[in-house]
Amino acid sequence: MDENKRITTVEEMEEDSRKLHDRACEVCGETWVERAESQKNHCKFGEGGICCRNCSMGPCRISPKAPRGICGADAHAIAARNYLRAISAGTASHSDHAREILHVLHHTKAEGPYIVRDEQKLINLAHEWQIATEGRDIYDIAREVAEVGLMEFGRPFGEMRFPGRAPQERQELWRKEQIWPRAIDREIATAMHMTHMGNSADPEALIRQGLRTSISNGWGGSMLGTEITDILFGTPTVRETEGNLGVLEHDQVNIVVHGHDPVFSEAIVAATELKETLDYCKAKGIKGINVVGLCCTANEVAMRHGVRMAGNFLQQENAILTGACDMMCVDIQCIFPSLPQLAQCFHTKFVTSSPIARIPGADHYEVTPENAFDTAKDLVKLAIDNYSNRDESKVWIPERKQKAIVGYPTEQIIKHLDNITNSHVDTVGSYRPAIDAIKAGVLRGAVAIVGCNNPRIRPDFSHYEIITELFRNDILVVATGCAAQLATKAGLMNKEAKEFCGAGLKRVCELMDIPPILHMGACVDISRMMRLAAGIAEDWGVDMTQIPVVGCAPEWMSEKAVSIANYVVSSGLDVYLGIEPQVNGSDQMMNLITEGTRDIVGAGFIINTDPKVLVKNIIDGIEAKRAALGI
Ligand code: SF4
Ligand code: MSK
Repeated sequence: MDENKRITTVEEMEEDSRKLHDRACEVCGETWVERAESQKNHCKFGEGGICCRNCSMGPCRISPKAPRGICGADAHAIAARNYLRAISAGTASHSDHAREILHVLHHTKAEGPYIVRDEQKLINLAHEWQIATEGRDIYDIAREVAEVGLMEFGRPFGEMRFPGRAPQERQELWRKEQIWPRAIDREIATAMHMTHMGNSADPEALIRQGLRTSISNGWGGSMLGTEITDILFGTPTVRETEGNLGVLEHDQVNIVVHGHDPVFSEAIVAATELKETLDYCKAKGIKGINVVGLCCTANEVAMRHGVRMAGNFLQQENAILTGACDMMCVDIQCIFPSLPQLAQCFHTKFVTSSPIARIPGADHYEVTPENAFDTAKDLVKLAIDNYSNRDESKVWIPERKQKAIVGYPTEQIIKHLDNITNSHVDTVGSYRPAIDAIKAGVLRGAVAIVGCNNPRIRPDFSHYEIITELFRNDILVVATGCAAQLATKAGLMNKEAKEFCGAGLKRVCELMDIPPILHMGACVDISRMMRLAAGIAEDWGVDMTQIPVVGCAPEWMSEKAVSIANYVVSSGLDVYLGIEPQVNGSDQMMNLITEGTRDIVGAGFIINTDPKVLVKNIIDGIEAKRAALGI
């Protein structure tokens, strides 16, 4: 195979982005590139996390001349409070997303529009929660499961359920350290209360609440989001798709779905498949409708429908700049408020759908479980009508796209492992074949690569460098979010990518018939990764801190990422960060997040902005875990 065709390099991606960007400057002035330039030389107080505006005596900024705020809070207290607030915002985002999904589950009924697609997963969850299923209508069960799930947010007494899915040692540790979360909303409220003026100033106490709040996300909100989404829309299965802006079509109506919550995008996809929609399109003389995704909504619909992925976070403006986007429908999170303005420079209709993400200049259609399908039908027709408004002189669709294989939730990983050991009944349904490969050294370990991209560093480059170096070192990669999209754009997320791997990983890919990087979904699906790591530790018979599996967020940017990184650490896995958290104005906080958490949960952050150094740190970390296990 011609190597140049097999991979799209970061330089090639940049070339396409530059061309689109130059057109943006001609047509409508700016993109994130200009805005990042104008924000250069970031405020050092903000960067260090040592600016406090938690009361109106301030804002207070900490410097050698002014080492305390007016109330007496020092740099450590202020940095820790700001950090805990970031964890809380991230936890709130993932968890509120899950809450909405639970409300949709509560609305399901046999006649639709929303139905239960994975009945077995619903029944399993009902059993896990001691909800009676015998002789009951599946929609009765769905309603009760939704009600019990919703109690996870605000139960007045007791504690959360899903942390009980962690290995026994983890559960005991979380109890001993008193960081087993009580309820999602309660942990967020406690965090906000602790950080209010005149409360906690002790960085360690604030960090402990950060860990507890983050567990309520990873082993709570996010896990609920994943589980209920699977019940509603089906547990993902392995599918072929394509990625990068080349998935936009010249001769079809292009609808881009963007955000995170698949409730709206599922309705859009369904509406495009209706006979009446297709007839309408045909009557207008248009060849077809092409739905493509951006960010995590892309991951959701790719894994369940094979919908193609237009790109990751910093590519969202580019999709409009092609001039070929007839409609962009957004739901929640990671949506640039610049998009409606950009859309107005073209013919693109820009539609918001959630009261959580209202943006000036957008056409707002509030989507509810009751009206989602009718709204989607109307919007798809509007997009079809809008096709004729495309100005061909403004259209440029980059040709580059790559094939990808997506859809590896834990169920699919186990299935692939079962396929290679089908005669060994004792290993069926377990991770033991993978563990054996790690013990034998054929695989050195696994890394979960997650997160966004970020103009602070060269976008996409760190992901690319780290993933390819891990391949060469026989380390399997699992990916979610925009990291998974980079791998897709680059052409790394397909089976041919085994040619870039060391002999051991290549052999494993061949035996299991998998790519060397497994697509596990959207940001909320990092909860799938926690279950994978927990399952490996349990089947191995060791603690999660001991397995040669780590997390890495090379280009993260969001508060959700801060929450995620903390729940991964709380689960006992080291996390390698390519962007520094905003706490470096406090040496105590820097020490707490890199070393201090090791005394509490047995893991911490390793931070380096140079991807070559960071990946070396990862490999060294994995080898150290192997050595400690005596393998
Ligand atoms: Fe300043 Fe303290 Fe108020 Fe923060 S809480 S703004 S440090 S006085
Ligand atoms: S979409 S949180 S930019 S991964 Fe989940 Fe991408 Fe990061 Fe948003």
